[in-house]
Amino acid sequence: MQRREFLKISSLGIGGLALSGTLLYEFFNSANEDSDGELKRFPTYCEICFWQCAGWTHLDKDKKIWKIIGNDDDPHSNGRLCPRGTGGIGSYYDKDRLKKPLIRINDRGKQSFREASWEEAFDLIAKKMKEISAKYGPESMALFHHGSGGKYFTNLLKAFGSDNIAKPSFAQCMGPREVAYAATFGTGLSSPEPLDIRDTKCLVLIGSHLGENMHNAQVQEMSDAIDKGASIITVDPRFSTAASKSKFWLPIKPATDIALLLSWINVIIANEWYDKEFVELNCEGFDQLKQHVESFTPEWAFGITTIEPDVIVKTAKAMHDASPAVIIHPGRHTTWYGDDTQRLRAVAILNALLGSWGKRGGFFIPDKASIPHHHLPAYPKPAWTWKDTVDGKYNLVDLGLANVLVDTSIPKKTGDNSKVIKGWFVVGTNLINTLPNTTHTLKAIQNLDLIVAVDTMPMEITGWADVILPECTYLERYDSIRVSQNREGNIALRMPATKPLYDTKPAWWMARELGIRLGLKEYFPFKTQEEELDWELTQIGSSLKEMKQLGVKKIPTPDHNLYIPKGETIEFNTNSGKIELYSSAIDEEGFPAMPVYTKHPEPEDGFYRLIYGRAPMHTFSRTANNPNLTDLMDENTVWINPKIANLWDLKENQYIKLKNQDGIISTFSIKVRVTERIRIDSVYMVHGFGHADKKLTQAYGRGASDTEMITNVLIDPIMGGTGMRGNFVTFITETV
Ligand SMILES: Nc1nc2c(c(=O)[nH]1)N[C@H]1C(S)=C(S)[C@@H](COP(=O)(O)OP(=O)(O)OC[C@H]3O[C@@H](n4cnc5c(=O)[nH]c(N)nc54)[C@H](O)[C@@H]3O)O[C@H]1N2
Ligand SMILES: Nc1nc2c(c(=O)[nH]1)N[C@H]1C(S)=C(S)[C@@H](COP(=O)(O)OP(=O)(O)OC[C@H]3O[C@@H](n4cnc5c(=O)[nH]c(N)nc54)[C@H](O)[C@@H]3O)O[C@H]1N2
Ligand code: SF4
Ligand SMILES: [Mo]
Repeated sequence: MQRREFLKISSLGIGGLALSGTLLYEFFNSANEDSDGELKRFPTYCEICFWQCAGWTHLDKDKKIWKIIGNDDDPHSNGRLCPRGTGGIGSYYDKDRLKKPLIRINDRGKQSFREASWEEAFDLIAKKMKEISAKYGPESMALFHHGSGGKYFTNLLKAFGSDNIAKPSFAQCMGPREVAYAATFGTGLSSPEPLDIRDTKCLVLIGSHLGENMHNAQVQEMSDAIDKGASIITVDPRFSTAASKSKFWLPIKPATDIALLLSWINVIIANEWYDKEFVELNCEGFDQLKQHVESFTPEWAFGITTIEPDVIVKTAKAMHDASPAVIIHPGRHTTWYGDDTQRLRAVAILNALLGSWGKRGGFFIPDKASIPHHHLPAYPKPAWTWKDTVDGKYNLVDLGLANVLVDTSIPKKTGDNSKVIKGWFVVGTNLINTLPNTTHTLKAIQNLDLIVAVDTMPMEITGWADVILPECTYLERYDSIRVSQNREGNIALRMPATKPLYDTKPAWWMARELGIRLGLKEYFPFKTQEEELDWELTQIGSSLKEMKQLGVKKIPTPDHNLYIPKGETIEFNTNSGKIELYSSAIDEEGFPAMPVYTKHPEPEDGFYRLIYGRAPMHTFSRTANNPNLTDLMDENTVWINPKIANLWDLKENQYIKLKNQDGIISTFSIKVRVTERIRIDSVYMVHGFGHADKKLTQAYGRGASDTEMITNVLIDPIMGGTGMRGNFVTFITETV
């Protein structure tokens, strides 16, 4: 009786809502407004990492920020934030925040600043920019950015006349993957990656350490897939959280993944375990690939990877059995050993052979909403960009390379020095900790005429700035609409839940004020971010008012196909229009058209390969001082295998220093964690610790910095990314 009534009510309810869009809107209206028409909670999307989960900021009865929770309609979070997102309020309450604009008063890097007004800071920056432009050209200003504020400064730089713009999330992160997938499937994967993890039957994680890498929906979907019986295969020299949930853990010798991938391809082709129909219809170069991998047997790979031949065969079979509902995870931070584009090509090829592209449980075809932007005048064409400084290399890349911008900031001893960078904007990226080879980064900084840092915290990079512009946190500002791909097109709004603390301002305002001082006002037509958002939202039949109620709005493209119908051929955006197992684009650039394994140097006696990764409660260095998150984890540890610990007589929790192959000794000590979970040839630490800026009262001196140890940089010849895992460390137990 009860159940029947429930059914009656719910079907009536759905019918009623479906009848009237206005009714639905009124329903939400009343849901998020109190009787005085004030918002009960404020839509936002998280800035603690780049997954950008949408949520709601709640205030307490004193109108102070109280908590942030996920937005149920958001496909990035499904209503649940990760520990970092929940702890995001710590970034608002952090006592060490930047509070006023600061101007340097002493030598660069000496950390002496005086407070300034916004007017003075802007006037100084505009004056210096004009000087640089007059002397060297506008191209000599560069922008490094990560996070929401970058968009506004990108507009400023382009209007000024420079396209020397880069995000470290490309050449230090997913660049090799994007180039490899573009070469194979004609498209990069972007973010969030279109992986149908929730319906997969087999997920292969090569280094991707989901569970420690907390990219929200992926972690949730992996957990759902495990509940539904999916097999997880984890390839990692470390017994990661993901490995602990896996059917197979392959503790591979680091730097040998390409050999494993080639032998998987060998086994899958030799046993005819590939998707014949899919390959025939959609792939180019199968015969060449077959021949290419003929000698890469499991026995061959065993000698290189230390993974037993029968395990290689069994895991290949598991992929085949699940096919096409199988995902060889494309990874994200992929700049490892310098041959990264080729490694990711091998991953892409495996996915193609198993027919998982465009299939349920494999890769779905993403949908994306589109928001029209207000028409701006054309940007001036720069006389040169970083691409003109790399001797014709990296043609497959169309995004800036942060490391190349650094190189271009160091004048050459001889030869043409007409293309040199003299000024940096650094917006939301802590370059000192983010780029490998810190000495090189500092050398570039010393050669600059201007360095401006836009940040929320006094980080290593702000310590080197001439002018520091304090941004308010994401909880105190509007930003642009989040438009990202997913199963359904959707948009999300970020709005302030409260006024900015101190004398802090949003990035859009800073960029506009600078634009006005540089005579570029026409590129900043809106006086406020609200005005711009409302204009944009109105173009798509929504409004700022509506988005304040909803936070997230689904805007699915009619008739969007999430999967490629079986037996259908589609056109890929490659030279041949097919999935290229043999890459003609890479071939044209003079590199092997199919991946090859090359041996990498190994640690000398007494040294161990330094590998690094993430901890669930921190994001790089951006959370290291967050009081809520340091409560959960306040230092990193160095993972050392018991056999090695014995050899060195190292005890659990003992503090040691690390020394790398180039004799660099870590500034701070790090606690030893003795664990079987790491191979004997490697040590592991979480990135983002060992802060050297005393203004970070929680983070200063806690743990050690992996970046400090990364002085050997392995440049990917295809796309210019910085491989960072070719560094070896030894232990210093006495106090130095
Ligand atoms: N050694 C080593 N290097 C690495 C990595 C590694 O694992 N090890 N990982 C690489 C990867 S995958 C990536 S994506 C990059 C990431 O590198 P970054 O993007 O540089 O990451 P963070 O170190 O968190 O630096 C972010 C900076 O933004 C500031 N910030 C935080 N919130 C805001 C805000 O709202 N506004 C503004 N203006 N600033 C804000 C923080 O205070 C901090 O200074 O690093 C790469 N470099
Ligand atoms: N909690 C949290 N989550 C995050 C972030 C964060 O800062 N904090 N950052 C986000 C960002 S920007 C990125 S790019 C991703 C990065 O996260 P992922 O892309 O998942 O991971 P990677 O940094 O590539 O790889 C780290 C793992 O690789 C293993 N590894 C090291 N060397 C080798 C090797 O030679 N072969 C193999 N097979 N494995 C190896 C390490 O043991 C470790 O488990 O995480 C994202 N998620
Ligand atoms: S995964 Fe966590 S830190 Fe990243 S955006 Fe989502 S809630 Fe924020
Ligand atoms: Mo990243």
